[in-house]
Amino acid sequence: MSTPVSIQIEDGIAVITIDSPPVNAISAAIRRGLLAASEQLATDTSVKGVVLLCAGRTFMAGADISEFGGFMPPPELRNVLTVFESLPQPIVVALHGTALGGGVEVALAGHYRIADKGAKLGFPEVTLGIVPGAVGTQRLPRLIGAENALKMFLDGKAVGAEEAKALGLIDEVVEGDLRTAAVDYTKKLLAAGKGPRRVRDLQVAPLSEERISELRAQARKQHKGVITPELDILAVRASWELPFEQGLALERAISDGSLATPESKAMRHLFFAEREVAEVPGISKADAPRDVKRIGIIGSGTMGGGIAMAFANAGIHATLIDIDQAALERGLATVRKNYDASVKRGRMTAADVEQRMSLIVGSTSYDSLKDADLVIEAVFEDMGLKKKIFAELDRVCKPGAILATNTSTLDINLIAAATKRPQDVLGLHFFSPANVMRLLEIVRTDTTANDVVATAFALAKKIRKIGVLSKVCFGFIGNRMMDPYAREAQRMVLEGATPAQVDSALEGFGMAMGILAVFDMAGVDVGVKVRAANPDKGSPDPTFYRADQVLYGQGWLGQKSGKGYYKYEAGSRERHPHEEALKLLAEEAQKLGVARRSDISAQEVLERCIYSMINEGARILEEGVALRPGDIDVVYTSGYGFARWRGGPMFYADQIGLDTVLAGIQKYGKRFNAVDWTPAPLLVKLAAEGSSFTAWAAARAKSAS
Ligand code: 3H9
Repeated sequence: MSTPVSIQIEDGIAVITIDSPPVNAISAAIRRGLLAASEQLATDTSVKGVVLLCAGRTFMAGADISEFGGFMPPPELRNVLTVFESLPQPIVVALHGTALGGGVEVALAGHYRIADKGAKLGFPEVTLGIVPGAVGTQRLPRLIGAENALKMFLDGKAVGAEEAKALGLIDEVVEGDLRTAAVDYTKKLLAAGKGPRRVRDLQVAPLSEERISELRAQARKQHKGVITPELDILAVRASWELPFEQGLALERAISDGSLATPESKAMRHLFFAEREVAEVPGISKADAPRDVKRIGIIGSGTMGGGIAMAFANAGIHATLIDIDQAALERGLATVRKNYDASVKRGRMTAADVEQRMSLIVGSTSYDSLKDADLVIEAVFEDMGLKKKIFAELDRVCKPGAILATNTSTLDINLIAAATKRPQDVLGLHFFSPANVMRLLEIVRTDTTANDVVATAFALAKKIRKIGVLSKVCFGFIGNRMMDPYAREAQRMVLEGATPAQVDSALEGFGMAMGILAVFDMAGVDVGVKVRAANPDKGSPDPTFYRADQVLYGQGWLGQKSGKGYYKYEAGSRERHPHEEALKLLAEEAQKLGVARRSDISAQEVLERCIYSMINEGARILEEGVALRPGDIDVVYTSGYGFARWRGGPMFYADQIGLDTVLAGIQKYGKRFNAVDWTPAPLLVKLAAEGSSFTAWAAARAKSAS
């Protein structure tokens, strides 16, 4: 049987090579191979020094995450590393690419560490709800000090080779052929009479309680609602409070426990879901992405400007088109202002700004787009206008150029039909601010060509966004599921709940921001205009989006006018109760015959908002608008502030049980109107079968393969 771990011995130096593409994730085969290699070398007296390195694009990117949550075949990595670290010869570990989590833990069990100058080292476990479990929490503090170690675990971000050297995590940064450098380094050690240097034998200076509290407070802000940072602190504390062996045992209990938490399951689900989104049935390698080097953007408003920034940040040239010079100058000035704000925050240098601004040019003529490979239209939602723009783009753009719309509501099939190249038309739905938000809905029409979809996915990756495929429907995946969610929030305000009551229940659940605060931030007028343009969409219930209309009627548009669902002091986003609005909403409720109540609990807010959203998600799945439940979860966690530790709405539904969701929907169906609360047939079916969205998706994928 072939093994991913091999040994070559030359001139008394054994080079252990791990070769398991794509990222050398530490699978059972690697653990077995490394154990066998260590046992073999332990008794080979002809071997004077050992090098460990990886083949391929990276050193080990951590434990094999796909093994978590089920039976983990022996041997355990922590035990393998005890044997490895005990080798009698000096061990040099040579790192390149992204050495992450368990990968760094392997390096820590070596005696010396060198790294290629492009290498990055980090512990991303906290983003997976896991505490490092291969003795990292005991070895890293011994090597780089408790504070630096804890910061690395709590932060989750990787550091570059030079920084790792400054921390004492590696001994030397090297360039050129890594294997040669590692062998030379080992020879030098041997020539200098250096032997093993085991991290476990080092002592750790304790970290003060005050400093621990400060790091804890910072971590709580960075990882809201997640218990992992607290567990990290517990494990690292053992590095100075307990002898190494006892610390190892404690870490084992804590790390194994962390793997079993619901938050870890949720975050691991997202890890794989975020990678699966780009797999589109029917699209293969033969559908090679088109070359996209020059972008055109129609409309230099907030959205167009943000999109231009997203491309310029990735080094891609963007031409911004607007109707006249004044509008264009306003748009470009806003882009510069946004970049300058990043400089003030220390996120980029003035030279970076100039380099990015040089990639964004303005024009008032569509003829400037004749060389564009892709044009994205980002004007306001008006079908007539968009059709005109697309007909014009069709005329000026070269054959093969892709034409995209950033619409969030309109039928893109109709827009495509306004061109003679419907196969080259699709939706690219960015989220505001477009240079920041990770989500990109890629909306495929009935006619979009496969290679155009493939291009959109490739481009999303290039501009560091997560592309999720949607079919055309009102609101696509994200906004369509927002409709019932917002419907219930607005209705509860009419029933007598305060906006703060609704939003705090949602924020307590894990939404980054309650939906009513979101409306105030985005502008109450935005939702009202969308409804006015789509009178046939949504619910027939007279309470539907009524609260928005009451506020809009008073000119209370949210933060921009200082009043909306909440009241705001000038220049502040802090929410205060808006008594006048509450009074008007109560009067509106009376007019509509909505019974006022004082017993709306946080539980009811969650059930009504989240279950109705899940129900719409089930419809989206049966209609094939989204490919998989995981795709919906990615949309919600990367674009709508749904807590990652909840895993997204569909994963959450599976966790609480689809029968629970269905029972809730039926309960509210009896209390309110049955139309809004009609359960999705897929939800009814899966609940009856005792199944889940995950199981349904897995069965479908299996039958398709
Ligand atoms: C850990 O180590 C805990 C320890 O304390 C030990 C406890 C006992 N496992 O992202 P990409 C797959 S926890 C399994 O598209 P990139 C990935 O699914 C772990 N699979 O490439 C994808 O598969 P597919 C800590 C993994 O170049 C393929 O590799 N480590 C793993 O954009 C390519 O991945 C992490 O959290 C894995 N660990 O980015 C690191 N990693 O092609 C997680 C990747 O079938 N990984 N795959 O879709 C990453 O951050 C990125 O993958 C990396 C490469 C930066 C390495």
